Amino acid sequence: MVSQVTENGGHLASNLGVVELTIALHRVFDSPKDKIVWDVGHQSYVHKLLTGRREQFPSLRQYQGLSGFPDRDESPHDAFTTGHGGTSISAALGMALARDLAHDNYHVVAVIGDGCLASGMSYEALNHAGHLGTNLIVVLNDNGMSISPTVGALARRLSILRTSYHYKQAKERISRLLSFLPGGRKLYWSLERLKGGAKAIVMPTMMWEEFGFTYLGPIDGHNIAEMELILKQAKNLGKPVIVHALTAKGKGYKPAEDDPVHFHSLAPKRLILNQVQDNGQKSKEIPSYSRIFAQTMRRLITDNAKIIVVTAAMLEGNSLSLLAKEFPHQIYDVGICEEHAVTFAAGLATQGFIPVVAIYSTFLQRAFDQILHDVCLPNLPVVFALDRSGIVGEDGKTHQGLLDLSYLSLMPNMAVCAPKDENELQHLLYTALDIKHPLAIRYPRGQGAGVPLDQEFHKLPIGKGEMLKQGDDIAIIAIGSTVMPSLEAAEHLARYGIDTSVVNARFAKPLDRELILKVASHTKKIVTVEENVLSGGFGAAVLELLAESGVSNVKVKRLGIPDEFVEQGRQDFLRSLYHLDAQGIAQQVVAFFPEVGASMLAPTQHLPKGAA
Ligand SMILES: Cc1ncc(C[n+]2csc(CCOP(=O)(O)OP(=O)(O)O)c2C)c(N)n1
Repeated sequence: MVSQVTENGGHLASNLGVVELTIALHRVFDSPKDKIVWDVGHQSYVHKLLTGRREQFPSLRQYQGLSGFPDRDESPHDAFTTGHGGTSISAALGMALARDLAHDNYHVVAVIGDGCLASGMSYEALNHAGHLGTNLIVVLNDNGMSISPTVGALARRLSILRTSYHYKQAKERISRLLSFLPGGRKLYWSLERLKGGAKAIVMPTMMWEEFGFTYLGPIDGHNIAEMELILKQAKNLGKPVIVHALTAKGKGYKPAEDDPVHFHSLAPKRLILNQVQDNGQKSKEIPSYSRIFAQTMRRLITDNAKIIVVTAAMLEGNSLSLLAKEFPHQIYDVGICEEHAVTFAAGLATQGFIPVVAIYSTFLQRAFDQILHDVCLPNLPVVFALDRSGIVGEDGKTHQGLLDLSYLSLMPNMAVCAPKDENELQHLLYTALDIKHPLAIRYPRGQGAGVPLDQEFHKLPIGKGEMLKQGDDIAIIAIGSTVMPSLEAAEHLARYGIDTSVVNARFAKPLDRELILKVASHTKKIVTVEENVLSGGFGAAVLELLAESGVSNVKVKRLGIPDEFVEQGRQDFLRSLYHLDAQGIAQQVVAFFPEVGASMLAPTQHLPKGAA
């Protein structure tokens, strides 16, 4: 696992932490008859290795290889397809009820980390499970960490329990040790009096009992024999039971034990090596969009105490960790609770604060109704910063950020934009702070375009795009991450005598009607490009605009993601697969408008080598 994950990237520390726990689970339960439901599923690598996928393990997270998450299409041992947190107890309860209704007799086990236990759905499921009272086992894999230390009152309670458990263990060890020494018993009792405070710690098991669960534990999750015993006990209870296992993230691999936050999720080695030149020197690093987001927020927050940044357990991913230490009253990590994060921000906005909700595109899907009902309906000025929009790469279909232009644009009062590069990102963030309605800014995973950053921020007009290059034959209207490749595509096309306009639309909503209609009437041939599903996306909005404006003599080709889930794979590879890189865009222009370049380049195979 260590050699493979450090090569391909993926979740290392979480998997190292559950090696023994997974072995014990598979010894006690008979998968796939018994169902093991992993929460998020980022910790299911050991489970994959133990259920017939060892030979395929080197293909982990590669295109058409093993998924980094459980997938029902991959193996009957993967009881539930996941990637987002907080689903395991609900799904497991559904399976348990299905079993009861079918008078079947298998076991269902949900395995959930303390981070995901804090998500709202987990409580909804616990509440229902206690009500149904059926045979359901929840294994709480408590390592005190989400990606960073788990936040919240529950986490505090669990940490008391951990401390008391470790205290009890240490006390027993000391007692055993001292009993061998002359005068040892006396020494032990004086130590005991000294620690009187710590001794009084109460086991907070009541909460589970209130929910109708039997609580078993805490137990050392790295002790296979003990884990097996307690799981067998849980198996025989025939009612909702929680097994509280204490584990350490990164267990057994010193670098990960020492820095579990870094080793939570590793980038593929190739991306790390890319940053090093042939001479071994570190190449001049182009900052990521996440870094520019954090850097910009730092400047904005410093000048304005009303700005509050809210993130849902993704301080690291959003590059906000350092900032959170510097501005503890302006940066809030609410845990894996996207729904709460959004409505919490709405509350702040009602009181004149300027909330910036920084949540990955894929996870913000969770909060659809909160954005609609709690932010857009009352028209509150909440800013949404959507990192990892578009194709995310190896994390695969559960994590692609390919729906946000659609699901945000359909909400009344919401404005939706995407910067063409990191410089525009900082200006859009600056612009957003003065807007009196909800506004979403989506930006991609990974490095920016490498453009210089303006020192002074300036405001960009809402609903306005820009003409980057004027041409007579055809117009490419692109948004966000596809603008730069579109410019490059125009250069390819120019070599074949095709004169292309390139428009940076910048806003998916409101659209720059004036600019789009002007461009359409000039070339009569338009290609729209977006890293989003075509359905309800940017190109669809352009088509609607043309139709509503009575423009019928313009031919439009939309490039984007068809109606399907996009698999895992390298980000650049997937972009080329969906014709969203420069070569692909140029190729599609020629394929769709053969008349444009007919004299120079009829069939697509005449494109430069590597264009396909
Ligand atoms: C809804 C949602 N939000 C955020 C994430 C990103 N994420 C993946 S794993 C993780 C931490 C999970 O912590 P925990 O459940 O304690 O498991 P551990 O990694 O500590 O074993 C987070 C925040 C996610 N997968 N789903």
